[in-house]
Amino acid sequence: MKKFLITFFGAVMCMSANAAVITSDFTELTTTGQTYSETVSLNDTYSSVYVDLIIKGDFDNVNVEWFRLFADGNLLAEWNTSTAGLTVVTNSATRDYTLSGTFAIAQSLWDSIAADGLLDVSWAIGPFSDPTPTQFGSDFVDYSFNATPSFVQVGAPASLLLIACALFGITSLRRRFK
Ligand SMILES: [Ca+2]
Ligand SMILES: [Ca+2]
Repeated sequence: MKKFLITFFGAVMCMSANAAVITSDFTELTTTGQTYSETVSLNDTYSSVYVDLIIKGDFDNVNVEWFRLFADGNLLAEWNTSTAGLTVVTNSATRDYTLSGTFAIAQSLWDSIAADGLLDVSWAIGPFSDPTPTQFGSDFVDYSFNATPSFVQVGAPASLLLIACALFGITSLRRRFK
């Protein structure tokens, strides 16, 4: 029984090393000024929520070529090629870029968004963000809202947990075949 309990809790801990995906979407850009929205039911409480975002398209003119992401109408990110902290790849100067990055949502903001059990995600691109799929490949917006399980220690790298899980697995197997 004791051995079973150790195995059970070890397995639960290893499963929780993976962050939970709250919602994700991939949408191709086909027109200037394109918009998108979805409403997600939140079936769980989340903490340490963060967004992974990749966008590809015409985002180099700050005034008219941009990308904006909202949650419940709150502006989470406004990106163009001048935004600090992003990885920017130039596919074709002045026309086509791939921008990617990750950012956190403050817990207080998340709590206010999640209070009604619904997450409204929306985005928009600028009026002159021209999709140019035939010249430089399809343009798109690809996002995911993720959360770290609340009982994983803050600052503990996921890799350490994975190593612990691997050691746990090896130990369990050795015990089994002794
Ligand atoms: Ca441009
Ligand atoms: Ca809400």
